Amino acid sequence: MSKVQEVATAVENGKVKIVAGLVQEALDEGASADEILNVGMIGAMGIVGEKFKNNEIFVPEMLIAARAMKKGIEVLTPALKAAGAEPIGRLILGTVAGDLHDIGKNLVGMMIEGAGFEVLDLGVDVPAEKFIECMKENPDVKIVALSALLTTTMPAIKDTIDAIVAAGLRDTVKIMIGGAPVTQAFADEIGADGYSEDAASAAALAKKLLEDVKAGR
Ligand code: B1M
Repeated sequence: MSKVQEVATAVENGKVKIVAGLVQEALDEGASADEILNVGMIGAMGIVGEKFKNNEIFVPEMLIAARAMKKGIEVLTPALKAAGAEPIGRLILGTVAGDLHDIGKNLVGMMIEGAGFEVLDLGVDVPAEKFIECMKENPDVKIVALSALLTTTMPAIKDTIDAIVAAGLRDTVKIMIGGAPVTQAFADEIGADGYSEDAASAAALAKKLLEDVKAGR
């Protein structure tokens, strides 16, 4: 079994204590951070999600797998950020109200930081008012990034955008959205400026949106 596969198995089985060591060994053996993340960890979480859906495992097991993945990400963070440049702008990020999922959001934040942004991460279960408060305190911020992992919390993305409109701040920022159940069609429907499927494309999208702002588009 390759080291990356060992990482995947350890994450899937929630082996919190050994994941960090295995990730380091995989890096030492020459595996790329991308491969360890995508094949090892995100792949494993996909299997965990399937098992949960099929009632083969339950929330505690899902939580332990998430903890294991977080341990692995801690080791990967420097390698993932290595592509970073000078800060090119600031961005507000958060998981919307009612949603506690943060692994994908944290990866998105990490990749966006790697693309040169300073990320103001508001965490999980963030009410619309908190996004607005942060926007008012940081008027130089030109992008707000909203994550949701549940079909039941997707409406909170729309509610957040509606609240930003109601606060008279919609024209001051570009809004990008993402998360497993989110689609381009949903983004179009609720008036977001952009959608991306994964953390790497989220970083590219943030850069594009910043260019749009600078070009007055
Ligand atoms: Co939850 N959960 N969960 N869960 N959980 C899912 C999402 C689920 C699909 C599992 C399943 O049934 N197959 C399902 C949602 C079903 C649905 O709505 N369609 C589900 C459910 C039902 C629930 C609960 C309701 C379970 C319960 O209590 N009965 C509950 C809800 C709690 C709440 O939020 N209020 C719940 C709880 C939890 C835990 C707390 C146990 C834990 C989260 C721990 C944590 O995040 N700290 C958890 C986990 C771990 C999962 C799964 C297994 C893994 C999620 C994950 O971290 N994936 C998940 C199944 C799955 O996704 N396969 C599941 C890895 C991560 C890297 O991917 O988050 O998709 P992801 O992020 C990606 C992209 O989506 C994208 O980029 C990321 C990196 O590439 N992306 C963006 C994300 N945000 C973006 C923002 C962007 C752009 C891209 O721009 C701004």
